[in-house]
Amino acid sequence: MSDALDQPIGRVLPAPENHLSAEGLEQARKARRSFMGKALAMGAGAVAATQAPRALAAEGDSAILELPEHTRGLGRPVAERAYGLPSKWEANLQRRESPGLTRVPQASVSFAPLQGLFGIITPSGLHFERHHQGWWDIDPSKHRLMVHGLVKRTRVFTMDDLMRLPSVSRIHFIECGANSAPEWGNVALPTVQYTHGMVSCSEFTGVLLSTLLEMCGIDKKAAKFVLAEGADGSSMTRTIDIERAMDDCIVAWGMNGEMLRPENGYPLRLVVPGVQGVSWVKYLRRIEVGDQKWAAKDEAVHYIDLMPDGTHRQYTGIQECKSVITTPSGGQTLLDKGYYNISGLAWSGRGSIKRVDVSVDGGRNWRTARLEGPVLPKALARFNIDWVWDGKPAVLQSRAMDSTGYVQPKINQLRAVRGTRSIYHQNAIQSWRVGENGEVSNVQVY
Ligand SMILES: Nc1nc2c(c(=O)[nH]1)N[C@H]1C(S)=C(S)[C@@H](COP(=O)(O)O)O[C@H]1N2
Ligand SMILES: [Mo]
Repeated sequence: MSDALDQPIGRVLPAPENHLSAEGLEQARKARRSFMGKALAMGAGAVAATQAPRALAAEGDSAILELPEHTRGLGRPVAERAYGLPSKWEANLQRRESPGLTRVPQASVSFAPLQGLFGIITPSGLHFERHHQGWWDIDPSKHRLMVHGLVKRTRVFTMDDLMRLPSVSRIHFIECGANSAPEWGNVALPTVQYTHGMVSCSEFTGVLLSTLLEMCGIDKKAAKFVLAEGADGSSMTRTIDIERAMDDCIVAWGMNGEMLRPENGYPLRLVVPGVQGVSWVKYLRRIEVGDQKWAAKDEAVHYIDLMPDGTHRQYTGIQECKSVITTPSGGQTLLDKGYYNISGLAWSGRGSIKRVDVSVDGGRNWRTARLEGPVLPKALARFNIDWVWDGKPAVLQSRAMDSTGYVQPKINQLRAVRGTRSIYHQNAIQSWRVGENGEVSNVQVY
């Protein structure tokens, strides 16, 4: 057990996006105001909040002596909910749209509430969403997948056909290439939900793309690329190298133990581990094998990186090593001095996470965080580290290193290579400033 735990345990007032209900949040705000009032009066000591709600209850709280209703009455019947739902107290844990980000809600994004999640798996209902033309709930009995091009046998599969094939189940992250994009220029977004919430991690189940390509008799000499096409109005089509297609790509129907959610491509999507989200084509209907890149609209004109010398980089698919502290994070407030568990997520499109270092002084000193298992290739990894806040301003950062030895860059290191006119692949170290008043905000530190 760490010495740090001898310190009083600090309490975090969540950002509005966190898991407190609106009512709980208002109580916490009151508690905070009363704490601040007393702290000012008493010279910023560690003052027990008087109206602390739920998890924020002060030590020695006499509530434990009361026997509430639920210790005496009959609870609710089994299977009252044939499909389980979160507690009503968790109603604030939601995917959220960034106001004004796009003109129509069909071509938009909803961000995952990373600040309120534990471990590495994103609950399916909170998985971020990115649609170019809205989502559909497609009848699986009518859905078909065609595999054609440089193959001996063109085949059309039904869902039934596919689900009878040998399947794999693997945990992988998916990150939109545009995650953290608004931060290229300057500090833009208040909370980790908006700065990093276009990453999620699930267990995907399906048939390896290589199995399908082998079944169709892929022309191994001539085949250089495959094209994946979706069945929605966005005509999402993406080129994938044959090496990758034959390696770990999955034609998936399962997500976290059940069928994919409609928002995430039900009944079939492509899983391209380590590669930006746009290549994970949803509502997958066609795989074409070819010998050159297709230069489709979503790879020739969109999803390109404008470099400082004015040229465009194309086909930059891999999501480089990245990490972020999810708590304490922007919008939250530390209510008092003492012990905190700094917790966050790290991932790399090139392999597994080897190490995460954490700084609480803006990058002058670093300590190595604990990686919680499992640490899997091309999956989110959870890290934790003890911290005793002394009540002084602090800047919290995490820096990840992956199995190739690549180290996550600082924002100015990334800008030196990439400039500031890019959208995609912003994987810089994120800084959260803790003010003397305990408020946590997004800052950039060079
Ligand atoms: N058919 C189809 N596939 C698609 C998209 C789309 O709009 N249509 N959006 C892509 C983009 S840009 C991303 S980031 C991921 C998002 O997947 P999710 O909505 O399951 O999070 O899906 C990709 N696949
Ligand atoms: Mo995306």
